[in-house]
Amino acid sequence: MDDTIAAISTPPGEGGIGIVRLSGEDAVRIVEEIFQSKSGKTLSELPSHTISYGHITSDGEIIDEVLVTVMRAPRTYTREDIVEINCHGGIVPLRCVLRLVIHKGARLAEPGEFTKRAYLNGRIDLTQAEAVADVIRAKTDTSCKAALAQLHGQLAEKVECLAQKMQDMLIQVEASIDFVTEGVVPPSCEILRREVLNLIEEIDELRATADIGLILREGLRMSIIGRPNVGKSTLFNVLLGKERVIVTPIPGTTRDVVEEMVDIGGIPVRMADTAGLMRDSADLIEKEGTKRSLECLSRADLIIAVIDGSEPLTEGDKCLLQDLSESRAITIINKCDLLVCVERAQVEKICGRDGILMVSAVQGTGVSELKEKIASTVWNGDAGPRGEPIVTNLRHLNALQKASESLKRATEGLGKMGEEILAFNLKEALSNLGEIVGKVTNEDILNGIFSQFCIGK
Ligand SMILES: Nc1nc2c(ncn2[C@@H]2O[C@H](COP(=O)(O)OP(=O)(O)OP(=O)(O)O)[C@@H](O)[C@H]2O)c(=O)[nH]1
Ligand SMILES: [Mg+2]
Repeated sequence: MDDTIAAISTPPGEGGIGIVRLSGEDAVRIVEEIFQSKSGKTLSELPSHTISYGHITSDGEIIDEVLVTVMRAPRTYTREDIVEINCHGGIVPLRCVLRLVIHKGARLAEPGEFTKRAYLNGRIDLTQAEAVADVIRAKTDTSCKAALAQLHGQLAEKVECLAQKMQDMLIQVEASIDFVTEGVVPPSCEILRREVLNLIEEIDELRATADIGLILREGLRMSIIGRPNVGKSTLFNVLLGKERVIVTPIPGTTRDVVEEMVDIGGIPVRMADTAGLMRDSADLIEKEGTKRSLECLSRADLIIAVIDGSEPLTEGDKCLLQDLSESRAITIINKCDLLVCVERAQVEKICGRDGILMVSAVQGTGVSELKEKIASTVWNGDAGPRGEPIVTNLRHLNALQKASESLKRATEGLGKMGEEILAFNLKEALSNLGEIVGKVTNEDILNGIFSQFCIGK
C-alpha cells in the first residue's frame, strides 16, 4: 500500500485512446519526470482534477503525444493521488509509457489492485468492490443495472440495516448479563424470540432474491435438447441471431455441445446446442455425443425440449418428455410450417404441463413467444427485478445463510441456556454479515475476490 502502482487500464488491442494509470504517493512525481506539457507548467503546479496536453519523452525523444489527468487524494478512486496518461491506443506506445513509469519507480499493479486500494482506504465496501467487476462483466442491461445498484451501496445498506438491528438486540442482552446484580431486567424470552424470528424472516427474504440475482451475475444455463434432426441447431442460431452452428438435413449433424451467451429479455443466457439424443446407438461418436448432451441437460437451469411436429412422436420423444416432467423445462413443437401431425394436447399429457409452444425455427414464427416464455419462467411471472436490493453473489448468499443459521440456533437456545448463548449467536450472525461488506475478512477472501479483476481496475 505504500508504493505507487501502475497499469494499462484499457483493453489490449488497437483503439482511439489507451490509458496508463498510476496510483500512490509518487504518482505525480513519476509522471512529472517523463512529461513535458505544452503550457510549460509542471504537474505539481496544476490544480487537482485537471487535464494537461503535452508529450511523454525519454532521453529527449518523444514517445507519444498525450493528455495527462492529475487527481489528488482523497477525492479519487483509490483515495490516493492518481495520474492517468491518455496515450494513442496502440499496444506499442502504451507499453513504452508503462515501461518508463516502472523505470521511474512505479510497481506493476496486480489484478484489481486499484479497486482493492479503494476498499482498503475505506472509499467503498467489499460488496461495492465486487460490483465494480460485475459492472465491467455485465452481459445485459438488467445485469448491469443490478451491479450498479450494488455499486451504489444498495445491498450494503440493507446488510448494515440488518446488522444494526442485531447490534441493538445484542446491547440489550449484554446489559442484562453484565448488570444482572444491579437489577437490569432482561427482555422477556417471548419478545426476544419474536425479534430474532423477524430478523430471520428478513434475511430469508433477501436470500430468496438470489434465485434471480445469481442468474443475472452468472447467467442462466439453458440447454436445447431433443432427438436428432428436430431443429435444435436451427433454433440455437435463430435465438442467437447468427449462423453459428451447422444445420443440415442429415440426422446427427451436431456432435458436441456448443455454448454461446445471448441476451433474452435482459437475462444473460448461456445457451447450449447439443447433439441429438441417440440413447441406443452403438456408434462411438454418437454415444459420446449423447453422453455429453445428457451431462449438459443435468447442469441446465432451464431446458428447451424440441419435438419435430412434422413426424409422429417417437419412443425417444416420449421418453425425453417424461424424463423432463419434474424439471424446469419448456417444450416446443418445431417445424410448424409443415403439415403438423403431433397434437399439442398429446404432448401436454405426456410431459404433464401445458403451455407447449408451436414454433417454426426456419421461418421464425413462435420465436418471440419462446423468448417471452423463457423470461417469464426465470422471473417467475414477474416483469423482472423491481429495484429492491438483490443478492447476486454466491459469497453473499453463503454468508446470509450462515447468519440465518446462527439466529436459528439463538432461538433454539432461548429460555434454556440463558442470555449468554443468545449473545454468542447474535455475535456470530453479526460476524457473518460483516463478511459480506468486508468488515470481517481475511487475506484469502480478498485475494480470491480481487484476483478475478482485470489488471488496471
Ligand atoms: N420445415 C422446417 N424445417 C426445419 C425447421 N427447423 C429445422 N428444420 C430443418 O431440419 C433439418 C435439421 O435441422 P437441425 O437444426 O440441424 O436439427 P438438429 O436437431 O440440430 O439435428 P442434429 O444436430 O442432427 O441433432 C434441417 O434441414 C433444417 O433446415 C423448421 O422449423 N421447419
Ligand atoms: Mg444440431
